[in-house]
Amino acid sequence: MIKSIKAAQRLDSRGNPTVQHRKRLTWRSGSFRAIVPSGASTGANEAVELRDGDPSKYGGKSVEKAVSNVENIIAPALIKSGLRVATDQKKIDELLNSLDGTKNKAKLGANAILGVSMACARAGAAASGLQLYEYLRRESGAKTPYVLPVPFFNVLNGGVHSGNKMAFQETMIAPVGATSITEAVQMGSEVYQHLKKVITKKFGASAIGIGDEGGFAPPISQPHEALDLLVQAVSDAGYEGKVKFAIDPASSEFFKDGAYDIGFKDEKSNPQSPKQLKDLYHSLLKKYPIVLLEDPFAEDDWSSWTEFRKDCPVELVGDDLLVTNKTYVQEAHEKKACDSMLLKINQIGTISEAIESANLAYSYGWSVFVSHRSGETTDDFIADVVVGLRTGHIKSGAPCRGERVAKYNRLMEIEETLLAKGEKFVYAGENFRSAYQL
Ligand code: 2PG
Ligand code: MG
Repeated sequence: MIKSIKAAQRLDSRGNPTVQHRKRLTWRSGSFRAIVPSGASTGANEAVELRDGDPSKYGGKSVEKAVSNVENIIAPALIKSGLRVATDQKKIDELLNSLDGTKNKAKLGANAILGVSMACARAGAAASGLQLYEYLRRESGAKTPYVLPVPFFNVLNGGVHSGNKMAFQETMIAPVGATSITEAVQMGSEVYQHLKKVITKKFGASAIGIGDEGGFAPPISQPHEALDLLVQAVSDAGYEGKVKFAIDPASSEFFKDGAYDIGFKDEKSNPQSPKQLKDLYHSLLKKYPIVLLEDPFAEDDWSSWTEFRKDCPVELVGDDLLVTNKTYVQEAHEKKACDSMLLKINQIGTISEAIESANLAYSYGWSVFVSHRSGETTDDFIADVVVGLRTGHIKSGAPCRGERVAKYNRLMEIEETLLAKGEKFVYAGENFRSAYQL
């Protein structure tokens, strides 16, 4: 049974306030912590992140109201409910939703609710004598053996995550040719270090500054410039054929009046029709070893998604389009808009609902891609989510900066634990899209 729940205002990786939760159980003195992340290129339909809006505090971004909602509304109700963390995750999350009473967690705030849900999962795992990934597997009903994911490292930052002129937000490297997560992390890190040298040589040492997700942000503006840098770095590292690429343009950020302004960070705008953008993607897919495209079109440009999916040869992931919400997952299935769901726990706000959305996506034969947020913390919860739910791939930024590497480090730790226990597992590798069926 839950004894106490405390919340506090802390900072995320961008230096903005976020909510930290601590939970105590009666049966042991240990407390269970969770800290929630925060996005910058947020989808319009995401669960609401409650901010105080008082310009005299953190530029309006303080989260005192959310903290108070945890301590004064959620904590007493949850303690009184007598619900048990070991067995009642779903009921706890239902109670959180009913306390809020809105469709998008606008009353209490998803930042108030999610941390409680996460901390309950951690407490539930401990109370059940399970690792968090084991507990999440039990909750989700996924089968074994465990699948260790391909890490998609965002090594070049653009869009609203950096100050360069690059419209596309994320250009990622994916070591699909590794044989384990530990080897994949090594490959990612080595390519990253080579990329640093390639950038220094081309643009000088002042160009190696990094963006919100730890990737470099050199003075480039076109996607082919980014991909050419990666081709060079992968070749210098000796991993040709083993490391593939992925792009998240986060195109909702530059969709205006029916056109995509790929010059939105430049002096001159450069609006492209959906058809022109589609042609651009196809030319990139032809030229480079790209295996995944996320949010190539905007969240309200459904027809372009459907059109593009007809002949899209790579995994097509919906982020802003789906916001980890089963209503939009179902709509996207009906409209044949994409074939993969990005899973961000704070987009939906509870662990049970995130699991439900993932299971719905799987039921359509889709894949699920777990993601961090651009404003992160060192909480490594999502590493256990990706293993527990067998999603086969995760993006947590570059192999650089504490809040990014926390997840990769936890994944290597899980791999070691499984090895030590002699428990069978596989590395998703080239099969990351069908990990759930492996
Ligand atoms: C995205 C994310 C994470 P943000 O668009 O996929 O990389 O960015 O958290 O800013 O929404
Ligand atoms: Mg995205």
